Amino acid sequence: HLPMAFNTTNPLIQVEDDRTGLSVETLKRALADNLFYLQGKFPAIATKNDCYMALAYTIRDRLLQRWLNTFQTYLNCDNRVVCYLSAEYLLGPHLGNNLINLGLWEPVQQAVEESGLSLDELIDIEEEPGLGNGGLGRLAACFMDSLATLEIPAIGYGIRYEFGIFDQEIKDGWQVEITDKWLQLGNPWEIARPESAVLVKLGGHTEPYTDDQGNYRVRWIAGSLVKGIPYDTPILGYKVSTANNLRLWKSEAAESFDFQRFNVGDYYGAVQDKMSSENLTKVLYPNDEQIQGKELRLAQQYFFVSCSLQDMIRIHLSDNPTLENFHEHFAVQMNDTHPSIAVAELMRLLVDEHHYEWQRAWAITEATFGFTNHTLLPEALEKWSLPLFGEMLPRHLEIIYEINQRFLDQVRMKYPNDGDRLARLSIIDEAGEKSVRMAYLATVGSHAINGVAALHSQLVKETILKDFYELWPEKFSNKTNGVTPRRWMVLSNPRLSNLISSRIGDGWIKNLDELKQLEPFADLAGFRQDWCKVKREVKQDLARYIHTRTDLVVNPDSLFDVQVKRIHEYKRQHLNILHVIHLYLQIKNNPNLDVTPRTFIYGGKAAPGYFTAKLIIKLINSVADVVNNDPTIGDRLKVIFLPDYNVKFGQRVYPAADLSEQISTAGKEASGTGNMKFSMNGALTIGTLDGANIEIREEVGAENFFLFGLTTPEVEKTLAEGYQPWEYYNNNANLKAVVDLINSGFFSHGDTALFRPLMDSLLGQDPYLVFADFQAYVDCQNQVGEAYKDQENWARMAILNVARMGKFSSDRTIREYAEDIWAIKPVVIELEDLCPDGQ
Ligand code: 8GP
Ligand code: PLP
Repeated sequence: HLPMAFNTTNPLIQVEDDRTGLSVETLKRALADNLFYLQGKFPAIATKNDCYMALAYTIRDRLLQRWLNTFQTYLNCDNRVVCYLSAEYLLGPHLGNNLINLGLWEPVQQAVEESGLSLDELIDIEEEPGLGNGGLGRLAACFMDSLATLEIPAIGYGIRYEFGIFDQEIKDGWQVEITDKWLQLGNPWEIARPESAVLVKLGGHTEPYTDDQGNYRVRWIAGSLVKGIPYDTPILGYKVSTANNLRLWKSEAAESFDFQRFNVGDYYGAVQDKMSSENLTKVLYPNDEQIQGKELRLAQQYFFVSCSLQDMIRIHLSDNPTLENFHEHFAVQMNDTHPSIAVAELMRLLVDEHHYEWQRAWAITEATFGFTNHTLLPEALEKWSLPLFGEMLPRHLEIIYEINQRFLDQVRMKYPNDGDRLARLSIIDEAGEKSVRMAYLATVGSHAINGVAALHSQLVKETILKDFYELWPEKFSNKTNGVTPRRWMVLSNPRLSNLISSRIGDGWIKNLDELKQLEPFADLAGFRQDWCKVKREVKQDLARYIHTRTDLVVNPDSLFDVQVKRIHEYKRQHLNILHVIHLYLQIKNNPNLDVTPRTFIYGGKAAPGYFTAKLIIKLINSVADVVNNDPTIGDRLKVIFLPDYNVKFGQRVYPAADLSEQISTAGKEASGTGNMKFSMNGALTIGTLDGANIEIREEVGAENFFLFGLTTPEVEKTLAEGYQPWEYYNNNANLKAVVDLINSGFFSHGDTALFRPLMDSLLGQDPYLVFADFQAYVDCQNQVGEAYKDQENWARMAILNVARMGKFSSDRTIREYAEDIWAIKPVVIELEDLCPDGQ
């Protein structure tokens, strides 16, 4: 509870002005007013969260005009609108970001302080909407920011999970999952729109009929009905008046009670339907790059896609007589295959409900959709078994059969007598358990298909979609990912941002290429000094944070060597920890060794069912326990696993890193976006030639990047030639010493069995070539250690990294999508009152 947070308990309320005014006095009054009238509290009994809510409503009031004007403008203009369909949005907290985008930071800070509160504290209280797993969900959030900043008409559609990605705790070194409760204390940023609810059918069967004109048609008699309620959140652009809409769907029972059951006294049975409907959007599946063939997951996907398409159709028909020109009004982008059932759903809506003839419907569908692939990992490629699919979506299965048949006829025409090719291209996989290949459905139903970095887009064409590429080369392109500099520099690293702006102005925030102007400063000793001072302060902030979270003391002058991302074997956190053990052994064998002091920082969640990933977390924590408590090591090595890596924590850690670990097996990381965030904040990268690392290295210069490891062709060759990891173990004394130490039980209180599964898998198969890359990694890390000793040159390299990151703004990425795929133009939003007379 806060004692007398505000200095007034009886605010004078002037509704108009209090909701829009921007002066410090007005903001203070609005804050007090919202605390009193919306939170129902007075200062003496207000919690910090009450104060946060009061402030959030104060800010929301000030963006509503933009939001409504944006909506109104889109309704009244003929411009195309992008609809981004994504099962995940890893948004991060809104308050700080909205203050930056509105340009209101200073007056709000003053108002908050004069009310006896701390803005930083209030910003920190916000629970982040963790509606995503990792890279893919975070990319969707960066895209929404850039769409608004570029004034591109856009709607983000997704799912309002009641429980987002789980919170991670570490107990005895192991990951423990705790339910995320982001909605528990209320969400001031969303507005529910129950009046715009839509109905979604599930299950049941289909039946043919002949309509009044004698046409053959099919009707879907549903087994059950679910209601989708839209919840809208404004997404502001930076210093423009655009506020696009993020519309997330929550499921509810179509009828709260089944009255028939209720009347015969089956009260519990009657409520059951309500409960199972609400289950649909209860929880985000916490799997990163691993499909979850669960019925509920398919239901989630279909639910949000159907709600969204029905919504688009309703919007379209409010201003157009027919759906004939639907594709001219909407460009729909599918964020991976999770929404790919949209292809069949739009066909169903057009053919069954709006009675379009198949070919016309197909032309509209194909012109509407674009599809982005985010991973080549086979375990992530979605497919649904036919029985499961047919039971839940009987009509869609029929439609997919029809799409497939017509598509395969096309293939037959082009490649007569090529049965193998037909089998390879078929949307229905006939081998083993028959299933629908969702990436194929998305590909066939889209006019544009893209990967997310140059190498990845190339591999898409050479591997998973090779036959499709041969068929339609013109549909394929690359769109290298980017990240928003608003959240990932201005908000998360104000010290660095201010330093940059003090020298080159603040144009870079909207046009990241302007960072180029920093290049000459890399040669100025004075600037380098200022740079190092900022870095040290930011590292000190993180050190303090680490101390409060873990009780560990870290030395801000040590090299902060950071790997934060989902825990996965392909991302190779285990390669990193093997190097730590190697360094530890080196110091133990030679106690006077002159090593660069390092703090190894890890963060990331493992999918709850992914045993090896969880064991890697346990290994990191076990090594940390030994190393951090070994007095002979002292300050030279510290190992920290910071629990619960999320957007908020990312905002603290990217700015403080000296070294960014991007060490995936070449060919496995589609792009990476964390790599960009580090580099933009002045960390140097140690990395493989994978994903966007390749393009980052091209931009920043090979001399400013620590490269190691096998290339993609080398990886393929090594595996094809019958890779034997134990040979590396036998032939490399360093590697052998590390593996033997783990196996001896040294890190597990003598328990030699604990890490066996991990070590056996590395010695036996090592599918991600950890052992093959071990020595190259160690050598490269030695170079890093040496380079860090020359702080002047390190700073120079860091400055050049930042100066050359212009390409990796998501603004550039979105511009490319807008030009090449969506054919869409910006629409400027004017900020005059919608009803200036107050009518
Ligand atoms: C990720 C890719 O692994 C990463 O390289 C890329 O930067 C990012 O997408 C954005 O393009 N993929 C996923 O996060 C992913 O496939 N997640 C799905 C299971 C949810
Ligand atoms: N999770 C969070 C919270 C992030 O901010 C990011 C950054 O893009 C990611 C996951 C993805 O990280 P990476 O690209 O390193 O896999």
